[in-house]
Amino acid sequence: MRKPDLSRYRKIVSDGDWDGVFASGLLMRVTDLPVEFPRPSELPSAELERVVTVEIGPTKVRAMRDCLIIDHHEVPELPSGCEMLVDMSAGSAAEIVAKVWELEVPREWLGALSEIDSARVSSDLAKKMWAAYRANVENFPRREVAEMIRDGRWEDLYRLVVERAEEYRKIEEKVPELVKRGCPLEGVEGVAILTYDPDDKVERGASKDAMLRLEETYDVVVAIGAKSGRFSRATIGTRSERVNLAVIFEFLRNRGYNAGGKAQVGGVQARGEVPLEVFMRDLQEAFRKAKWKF
Ligand SMILES: [Mn+2]
Repeated sequence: MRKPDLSRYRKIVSDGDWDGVFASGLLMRVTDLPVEFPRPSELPSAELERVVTVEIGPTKVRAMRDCLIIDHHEVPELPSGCEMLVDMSAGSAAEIVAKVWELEVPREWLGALSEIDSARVSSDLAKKMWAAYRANVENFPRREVAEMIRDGRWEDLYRLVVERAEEYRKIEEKVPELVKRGCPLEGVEGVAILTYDPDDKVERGASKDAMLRLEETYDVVVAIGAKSGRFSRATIGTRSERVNLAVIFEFLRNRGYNAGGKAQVGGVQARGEVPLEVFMRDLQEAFRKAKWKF
């Protein structure tokens, strides 16, 4: 594969998973182009022009032109003016970048990446990397990790991976306890609540998985972050297509909370000091008033 001329492009837009972050970190060794890791929800409306994309194929965005597409998955149709750096025999996009620009990467890291990408995680490193990512997908420190890869600081990266993997292990262990804390919201059928300590990273992380578990039994689950009898925030979620949570958020907004989200999930924050009992009463009332819409 020939080496593309990166000076023709304005920036790098990359998938935010391990492979994307890794490949971008390697690209940072050969270019000063700015790197972005958009949220998956931002992609469908994105229009990319003169951009290097890493594992973001044309089908994932609204429009693409004059881009360089780096991927190890099939790119069925090349949009106008685009060139591609695609090798479907590569285990990862990072492997392609390393090969084309002749960059040094320890073999075990590339091996772990291709394990993760093919969902055949078997080596200890790959297991830890996977757990480190899962510990907090949204706030995975993509830039910090990419810079470590750029600089070849493999020991620092390994330390970060181990610390985060450990965090994930603690979160996983905590989930059953939080599920047990789940109970029906008094007087409202099909709604469960569970409380967690909003200042505790592990409880906060575990509350998300606990919600998913409880959603198997209840129509709606409310995870409530509260400490010392004071309400701080809540997440409300449902898997049911019949439920539209918008009316709940609207009710709570009228009660003075910051509240909003989508039909299936959203958040509530206290404005000022709110005792937990007050929030519980408002919540019960919100669901009772909205019950007919369920
Ligand atoms: Mn990949």
